[in-house]
Amino acid sequence: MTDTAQAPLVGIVMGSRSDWETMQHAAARLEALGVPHEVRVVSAHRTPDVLFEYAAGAAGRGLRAIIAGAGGAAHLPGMLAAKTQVPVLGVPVQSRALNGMDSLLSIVQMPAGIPVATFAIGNAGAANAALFAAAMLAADHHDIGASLAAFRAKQTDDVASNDDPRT
Ligand code: RP5
Repeated sequence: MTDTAQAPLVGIVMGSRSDWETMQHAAARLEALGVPHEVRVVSAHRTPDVLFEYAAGAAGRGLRAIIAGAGGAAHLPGMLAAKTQVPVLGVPVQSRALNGMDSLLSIVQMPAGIPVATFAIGNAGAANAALFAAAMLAADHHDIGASLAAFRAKQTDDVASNDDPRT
C-alpha cells in the first residue's frame, strides 16, 4: 500500500501483486503530477467481497477515478464499474499465455450499459490511464492541470531539442 498524505482522488487497483510491475507506471505518473492516489490489490475472483466493498465506498471516500489493471480473464474493471459510478479506467496487463490479448478483449468488450474506458496493453496503458485520470481532474484541480500542461510541454521540448536520432 503506497498512499499519499492527502485524501486520494484516484484509486489504483490490480488483480494481483504480480500486476504491480505494470501498474507502477500509473502510480509513477500520478506521483509526478501530484495527484493524490492510493494503491491496492483487489481481486475479482480471489477477494470478491473486497471488490464489492471497494466499489461501494469509492465515491463516498472522494475517489474520482479508479484505474484497474488485470490480466487474463480480467473481470476486475468491469465488476468495479458495475458497482460504482466512479469512472473506471481499465488497463490490460500483458499475460504470459496470450500476451495480453485475453486481458484486452475481456476489458474492452463490455456490453452496452456499463462502460470501462480501456487503455493499451501493458506499461503504456498504465501510464496513459494515469494521464487520462489527471486530465479528468484538471478542470476542478488547477494544480493538476498545470502539472499536466508542464509535463506535455516538457515532452514536446524533449523531442524538439534532441531531434537527431543519430546522437
Ligand atoms: C489476474 O490474474 C491478475 O490480474 C494477474 O494479471 C493474473 C495472474 O495473477 P497471479 O497468478 O500472478 O497472481 O487475476
